[in-house]
Amino acid sequence: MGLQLRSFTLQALATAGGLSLLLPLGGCQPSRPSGAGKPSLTLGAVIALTGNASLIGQDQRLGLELAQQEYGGRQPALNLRLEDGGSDEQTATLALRRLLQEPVVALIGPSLSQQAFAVDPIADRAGVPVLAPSNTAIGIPEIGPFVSRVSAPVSKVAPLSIQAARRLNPKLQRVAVFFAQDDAYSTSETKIFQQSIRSLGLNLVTVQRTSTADIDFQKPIADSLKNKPDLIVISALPNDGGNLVRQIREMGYKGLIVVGNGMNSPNIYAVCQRYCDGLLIAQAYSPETDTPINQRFVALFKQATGSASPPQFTAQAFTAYQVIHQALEQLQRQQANGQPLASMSLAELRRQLNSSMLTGTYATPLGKLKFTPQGEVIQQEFYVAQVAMDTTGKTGRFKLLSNPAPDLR
Ligand code: 1QQ
Repeated sequence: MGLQLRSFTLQALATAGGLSLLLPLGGCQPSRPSGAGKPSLTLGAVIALTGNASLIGQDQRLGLELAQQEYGGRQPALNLRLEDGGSDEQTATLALRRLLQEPVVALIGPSLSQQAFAVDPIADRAGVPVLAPSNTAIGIPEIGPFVSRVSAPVSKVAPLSIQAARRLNPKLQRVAVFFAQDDAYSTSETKIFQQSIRSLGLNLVTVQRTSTADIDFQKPIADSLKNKPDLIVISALPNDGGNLVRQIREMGYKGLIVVGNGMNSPNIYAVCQRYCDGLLIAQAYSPETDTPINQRFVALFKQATGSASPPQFTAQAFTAYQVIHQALEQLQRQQANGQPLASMSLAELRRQLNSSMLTGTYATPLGKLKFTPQGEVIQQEFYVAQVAMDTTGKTGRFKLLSNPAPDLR
């Protein structure tokens, strides 16, 4: 069963949770002629539209919609079939299994590394390329030959925010760490955070374990504040992380707070509200990147939302679709006599698409990307932002800090 969506409004998300969403969408107005008469290929996506990570999934869904608008009508024509992967492994597995019953050439998703470690081996065994738009835990590309990512790993991104915190407060010494122990990204990122803290000679005074299902953090906060930290570093998902930040401030902590990739969305404003102000966060995307592809992406985003500052997860989802489309274009160019890709067996098309993806170089909104043979992304530019909330405490922005370069090794 499919639901045709005809608008870009995010409100549609609220009513669509749990359903299979059959795209194309955006009023089916591709920016290029749609190659009438030629069969289109199907691209699957498993994105968190419900549960804790849906605050991130909303950003991702918009990125996919914008990419469908930009690339879907170009040859080879591509239809997007989006399934709600929820925020847990079971829902993601069901979504994946539904998509594997379709002739999908590749899959984008799932939103969380925690889900990827459960579902990617299934796709890998089926020989379906999976391109992760947001899995940052160590070990994702190593799941198998068909698994790759456009989301830079925690090891490349997370240390930058600790370095930025020390630049903002060169006197800081005592660091308290919190992480969600039931989430693969959080446990992976906290290891990198803790290494960076130690390698900068800072004193790691306490490590508090939380859960993505927690809403009340008074006990671990009280325990950590006894150690008089002057920096708090958090690896968690948007809801638990946002509530944790709010309660840390409510309990009187005034120092710097670094948060990780799980809170890399303006959708956290609704959770931590005015207490989001000042959060430091490293990012793999800057809306200010001055390239034709990023200007095009920002223009599409602005048309859809009115804002000229797409979030990182929107840019990464757009990039994942773009990479797959451009790899298909490359394959199409290589076909003898211009045979359509749809005439290839699905297994062969998937195999050739995977190797085309991994050997290409792509000019994307994230900058120039390529991949290692294993499927790890190679990306050059990273940034650190600081959240600046407005006086209402309801909305704000991720303000890029200048000079995010790691000059404090
Ligand atoms: C992961 C992440 C998440 C926070 C992104 C949605 O980085 O699960 O790997």
